[in-house]
Amino acid sequence: MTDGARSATGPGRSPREVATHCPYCALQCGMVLREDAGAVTVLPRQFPTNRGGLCQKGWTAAELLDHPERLTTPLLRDPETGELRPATWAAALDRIATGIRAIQREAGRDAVAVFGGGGLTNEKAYALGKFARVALRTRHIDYNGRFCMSSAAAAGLRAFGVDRGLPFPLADLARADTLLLVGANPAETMPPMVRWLNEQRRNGGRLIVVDPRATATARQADLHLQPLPGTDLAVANALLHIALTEGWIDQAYVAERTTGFPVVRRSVAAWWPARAEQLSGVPVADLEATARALGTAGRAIILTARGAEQHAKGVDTVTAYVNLALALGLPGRPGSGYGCLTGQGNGQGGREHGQKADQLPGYRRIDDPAAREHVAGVWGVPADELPGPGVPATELLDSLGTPGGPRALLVFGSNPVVSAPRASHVERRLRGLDLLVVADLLLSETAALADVVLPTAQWAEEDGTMTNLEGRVLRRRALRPPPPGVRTDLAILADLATRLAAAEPAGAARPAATAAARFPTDPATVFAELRRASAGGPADYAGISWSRIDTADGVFWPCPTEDGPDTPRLFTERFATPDGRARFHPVDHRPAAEPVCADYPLHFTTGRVLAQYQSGTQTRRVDALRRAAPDAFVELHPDLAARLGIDDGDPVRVTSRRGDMRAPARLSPTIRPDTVFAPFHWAGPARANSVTNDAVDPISGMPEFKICAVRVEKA
Ligand SMILES: Nc1nc2c(c(=O)[nH]1)N[C@H]1C(S)=C(S)[C@@H](COP(=O)(O)OP(=O)(O)OC[C@H]3O[C@@H](n4cnc5c(=O)[nH]c(N)nc54)[C@H](O)[C@@H]3O)O[C@H]1N2
Ligand SMILES: Nc1nc2c(c(=O)[nH]1)N[C@H]1C(S)=C(S)[C@@H](COP(=O)(O)OP(=O)(O)OC[C@H]3O[C@@H](n4cnc5c(=O)[nH]c(N)nc54)[C@H](O)[C@@H]3O)O[C@H]1N2
Ligand code: SF4
Ligand SMILES: [Mo]
Repeated sequence: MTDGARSATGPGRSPREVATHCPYCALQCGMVLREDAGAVTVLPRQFPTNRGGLCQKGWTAAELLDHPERLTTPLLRDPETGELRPATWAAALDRIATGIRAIQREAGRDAVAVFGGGGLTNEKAYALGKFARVALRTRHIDYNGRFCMSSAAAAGLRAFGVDRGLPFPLADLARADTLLLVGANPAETMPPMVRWLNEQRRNGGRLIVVDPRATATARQADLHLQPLPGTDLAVANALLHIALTEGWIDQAYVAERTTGFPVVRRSVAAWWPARAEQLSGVPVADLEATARALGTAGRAIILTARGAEQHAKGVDTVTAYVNLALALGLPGRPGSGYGCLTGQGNGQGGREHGQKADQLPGYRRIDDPAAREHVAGVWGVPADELPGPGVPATELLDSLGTPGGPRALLVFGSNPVVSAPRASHVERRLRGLDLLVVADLLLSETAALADVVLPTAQWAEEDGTMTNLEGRVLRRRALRPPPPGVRTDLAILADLATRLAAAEPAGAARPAATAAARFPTDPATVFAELRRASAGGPADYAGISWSRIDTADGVFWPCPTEDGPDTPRLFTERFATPDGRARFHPVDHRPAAEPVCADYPLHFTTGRVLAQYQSGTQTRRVDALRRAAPDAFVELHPDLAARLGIDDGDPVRVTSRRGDMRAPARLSPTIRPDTVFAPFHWAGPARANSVTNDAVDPISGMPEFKICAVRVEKA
């Protein structure tokens, strides 16, 4: 059964059905949406990633389409009362366009910034990047993917020359003799993926999980390593040290397919297993068992996710695991390799087409003169008019409203008031702006601070493409049009571009008609342009057409020609580096940005629960999900709780140097006694990001969500 075959959207059909994908995570499970007498239901669909499975979030995704809290009209902040009030589209768009041009006249083009999201379709992510560079002509655009997989992306780029989360199809997992998951909890974050893990173990494979908590995933593993947060790099270096000592290095592969191994070999010489045990708490015997399982396997796969990556040393940590994978000769071998589990629905495609501060479509660099020429040609503007690189998300948010920083921000597809590190500070920065514009389907906590809120269409109301965690480009299909009063993100960008052109100072004016032509609202037209803009770049979509996606289960990039093959597996012959070889980089452990001390003696780490998604704007409003996971909690070990005089269910306060959060205690023997955990899906007093540290990785800009120093007390 192909992706499009069940699609039956013709008018007059009752009930209507459309084959599409879940709006939430990067697994992009296949589903069928069925509309019968106005009611929309979700049916699971066979697709290579989910094989008919869905998690609770997917099952309930349609509930938001007709949700009473859905935004259906623009909102404008009343200067008198300070409240958000319904307004016409004309009034809202005019306010934005005149506001932006006034700020830019006074403070320059870079005084306006854009913040995007990894949940946007490829078409929208592309249009948003183009809008920033061509309509606003600001260098300031970045997005929430910086908080997500940027460290793995940077590590992949420097080792392999290209960043595709999984360089192989998910099905390869089932064939691995050994599968190592580092800081990943797919049993809660991608539940249907567990089918592949089960199959792997039915095939006789071993599953090893590295996580400070005995999660639902870790409990299924043959071996669970439970390190102190922030010590994964030391663990990886020790694993490589053991592999060297035991003679498990693939010498021929290292010689033929890589460069830089001698320096790495020397650098891990000092990582005796006992030293790694001292830092991480992982027993030497477990390190040895893990190294043996990887080093003696016919096929082995190492995967990292946010637990390993969301650190101020995330790039080096991922690099340590990449070094291990390369030394064992895994990448590019059938059923073997290294991969990162991308998180957001379009976390992969959203990082390829120009939302990033330093990027142009096709995963090109904005500081590369040839890339600028190519993309400017597609956009019909002179290359020297394109701005240069901006700054990564955390730095951008921190600069808002400060002297020399942006004074206006447009947000599409993110809720940083809940999801950004050191969120109370971010909230202050947002309040200090002259103009905050948020496009959302619901009144998120960020939208609630905005001067102008624009109601936007939902996933089931527009066509487009998404690129899942495997680099597989998929079709999102519209079931029905948006409700009256609601516009698509593409239409909003087109409307704004037209008004901005009309508001240009005389002389510099670009006719409004040109602006409208530059920002088409039809996603198919945008995708056709994206294909041309990406042609020849690392993430080449030139050969991917919507009809080709329809006749296959998606198309893997790179895919340069329509009649040529796509690329389910990368690196089988060569890596995407100039000499075709993968590059080793020596990396060393360093402590967390904020060590524990007498005042803040505990390690705080954060993550997810099954029934809530991200900042919770969407899932906190779905009945069944709210019942399943109504509130935040603070997970702590019973021994620690006893020491602090805390009982299960007691309200507790977690305090760091930046702020505090309050939530009921959840006692669990499955977490380390020196570490506390909280999910980040809730706002207000239960906001975990009031506590987290905004220290960032020097290469990727990834914030240190997964470790900071706190104290815990009964509230
Ligand atoms: N239910 C649900 N599913 C989701 C999402 C969601 O919000 N809710 N979001 C999606 C997105 S965008 C993403 S990025 C993915 C994330 O998917 P995951 O990376 O699986 O999710 P997390 O819970 O953030 O982190 C995984 C694990 O890291 C562990 N951890 C914490 N600190 C450390 C450490 O220092 N080292 C190691 N080794 N582990 C550590 C945590 O205990 C946690 O169990 O999930 C996607 N799927
Ligand atoms: N402490 C801590 N913080 C974290 C993390 C962690 O592990 N710990 N994880 C981080 C990670 S990995 C991520 S990915 C971020 C995610 O955090 P956010 O960037 O806040 O992501 P979402 O909550 O998905 O926000 C998406 C918003 O856009 C809206 N939206 C959905 N679809 C569309 C659309 O098509 N168009 C428009 N205009 N709006 C839309 C939604 O209603 C929602 O308000 O959080 C990060 N924050
Ligand atoms: S695993 Fe992800 S894509 Fe699949 S149903 Fe759940 S949220 Fe949706
Ligand atoms: Mo993410």
